[in-house]
Amino acid sequence: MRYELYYWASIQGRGEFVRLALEEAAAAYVDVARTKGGEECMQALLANEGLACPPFAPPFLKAGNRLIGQTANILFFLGERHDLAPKRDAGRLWTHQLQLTLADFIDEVHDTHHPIASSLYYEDQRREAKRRAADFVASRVPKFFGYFERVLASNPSGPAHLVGARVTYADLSLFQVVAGMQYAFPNAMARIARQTPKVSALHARVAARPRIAAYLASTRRLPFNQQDLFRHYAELDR
Ligand SMILES: N[C@@H](CCC(=O)N[C@@H](CS)C(=O)NCC(=O)O)C(=O)O
Repeated sequence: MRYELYYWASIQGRGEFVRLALEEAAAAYVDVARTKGGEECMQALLANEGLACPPFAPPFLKAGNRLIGQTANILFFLGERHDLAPKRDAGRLWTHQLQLTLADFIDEVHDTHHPIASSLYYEDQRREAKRRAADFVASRVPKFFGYFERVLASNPSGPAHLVGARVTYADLSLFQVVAGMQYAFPNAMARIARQTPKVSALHARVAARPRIAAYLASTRRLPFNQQDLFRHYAELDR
């Protein structure tokens, strides 16, 4: 079976967390919006009032006759199918919990450049963005990164992974968060990296995984850009 991933064609965004899992699993998939007519096809699905379980927003994944939305939910589904999560309930829930925490962080990243409304331009909320980003950098980034450092340090199987002794989709997602933060907040991240060496080491290890390294070097990996979730505004990166 070939999965169909539905996500915006020009950004990594939240779709990237799903792409990384599909790539690590060597799963057959098509990135629908990046094919000819694909974005219209995605919009048509979003507008389709006949669906029993309609997705609210991209990313969503078509797997056979299922249509699954919400990034963490998609990963929960893929994790089980492709051995990217523990088999037992406790481990699966713990991995899901970590993914939801990463999702919270990602929302906060978004709100640094769009603190008032997603529908407004950055330039229309610049002052508020500056205030929001200052607090994000000073207290939220250290709190989230400190938490993931602690989770790595207290993993009974060792600090190489967030959960157990093998890679999970939560590791792939933490890699993506670090990569995005290095693009968006290079100054802040230089400081944070010194305080969270286990998180930095996980980022390097995931980047070196053969399938992930091949993906990162391919044209399937879109570059970070200023329309994306992670954006670099020098004035926000203090
Ligand atoms: N909680 C959802 C958020 C989905 C989401 O915000 N998707 C964005 C793109 S990253 C979108 O297109 N949103 C449209 C909207 O919220 O109206 C998830 O994690 O998948």
